[in-house]
Formats: sequence, structure tokens, C-alpha cells
Amino acid sequence: MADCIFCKIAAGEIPSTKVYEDDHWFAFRDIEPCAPVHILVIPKKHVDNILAFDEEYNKNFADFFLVIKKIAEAEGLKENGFRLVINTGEKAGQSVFHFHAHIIGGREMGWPPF
Ligand code: IU
Repeated sequence: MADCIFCKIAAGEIPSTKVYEDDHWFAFRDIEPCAPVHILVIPKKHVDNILAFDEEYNKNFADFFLVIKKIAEAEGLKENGFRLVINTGEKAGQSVFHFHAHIIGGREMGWPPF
């Protein structure tokens, strides 16, 4: 989508610290990490967020959790686990309107999240 910064990152038009890429997914390190491991996983095909999904778009997410698992294992997060955060909507903290999942790990986590 024109003017979407994450579309441009996924296309390599804006540099990022890439950690994973396949035909459908792109993952890179967050520029403002909140933990030793903080990675954003984005679909290459644009969607604003979960609220914009329909049945057709959802087919793109068939391998979503396997991609997350692959990245988490490669980042050494298997033993201590990690948190997956998907902020959806401005009031829930979403600031970039291209779906992204935060993989956060490498430190103790508190609950509830704020
Ligand atoms: P949020 O869930 O929409 O709030 O998360 C957006 C994240 O994208 C946030 O953690 C930013 O630091 C991160 N980010 C980035 O890594 N690179 C960018 O060019 C931009 C935002 I814009």
C-alpha cells in the first residue's frame, strides 16, 4: 500500500534489521526495543489490523504461528518463552496501521500488561 512504512520495509525500500523473510512474511528488529529481543513480524500483503480481516485475507495467516515459532527458536527464546503482542486499534496502542506482531523476550515479564 502506498505510503505504508511497513510495506516499504517489507519491500526493502526502507532499511531495517531483518531477521526472517519468506514469500509471505517479513520480520525485523524494533527500532525502539523494550526487551533484549524485540522483533516485529509483518505480512507482506498489507492489512491494517485484525479488524480488517475477512475470510479471504485470513488464508494468508495459515502459517503465522509457525513463523513466530521459527523466529522465537532462532532467537533462543525456547527455554524462557516470550510474549506475543498485537496492538489492534489506536486506543489499544497501535501506532502503525500495517498488521504486526511484537515478539518480546529475553527478560522477565509482568502481568497484566499496561
Ligand atoms: P505498535 O503496536 O503499532 O505501537 O508498534 C509499532 C512499533 O513499530 C513500535 O514498537 C515502533 O518502535 C516500531 N517501529 C519500527 O520498528 N520501525 C519504524 O520505522 C516504525 C516503528 I514508524
